[in-house]
Amino acid sequence: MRAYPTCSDEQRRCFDANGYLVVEHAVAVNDVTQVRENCDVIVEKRHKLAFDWAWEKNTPREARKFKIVQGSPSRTWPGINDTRLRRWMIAFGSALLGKPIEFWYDQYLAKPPFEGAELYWHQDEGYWGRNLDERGITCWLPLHDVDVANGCMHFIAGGHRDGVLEHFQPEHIQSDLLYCEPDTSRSVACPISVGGVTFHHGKTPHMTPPNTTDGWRRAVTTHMRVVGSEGEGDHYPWKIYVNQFTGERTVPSSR
Ligand SMILES: O=C(O)CCC(=O)C(=O)O
Repeated sequence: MRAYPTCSDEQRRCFDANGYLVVEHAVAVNDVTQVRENCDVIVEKRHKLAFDWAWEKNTPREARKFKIVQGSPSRTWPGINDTRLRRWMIAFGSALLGKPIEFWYDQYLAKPPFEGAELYWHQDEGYWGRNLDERGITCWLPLHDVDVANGCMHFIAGGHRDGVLEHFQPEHIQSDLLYCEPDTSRSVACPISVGGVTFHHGKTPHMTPPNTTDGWRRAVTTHMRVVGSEGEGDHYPWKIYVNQFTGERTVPSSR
């Protein structure tokens, strides 16, 4: 069985300086295939198993277009919690952050052919609130090769040192999607081949462009937090919750 890589000093330095890291050939292709085979049902049964993260205003719930399918791998396939992949992400992420971390939650994020929407620039801490200040790290695993055309990750190099930027709600969107406006002159596109992953710090601005290709763009993102952290909370003023069954928008009490 192929071993997962350990984190080198150079990778730690790189993450510390840039707020993100690309790890090529980290995951055996068989392990990616296993995730894909167990999670693709989220796309197939998206009306039942997923939310539409790009749900547009004035669109009834039944007519959501699912331009960003958002589901839960660990709810759909609890076996993911016991994989080597999960254990490796926690170990590698702990080494990058320099603190012990634990699994928090995961998301399956898929964009349909030709009309997959852009996931705007954002910082994860902008969604999570101040409870997660300097306490979160994310590992993003695409389930096939990704590039700019189908929606690979883009990061703002060093953006984790710029504090939490103001976030806004896109006017045409009904879901809880947010965006910020970082200094895009420092944007770095990160195309990777299957088996590669990216890690990013909770304050690093990142985005993925629309999927312009004829295939689905599929990825699993794993959010991890320093052991002993609270859940999301002490929210910023832009935070909202959206109930995807009723469309109701609510403001968190801790905002
Ligand atoms: O999958 C995507 O398109 C973006 C994922 C993301 O923003 C994240 O993993 O934090």
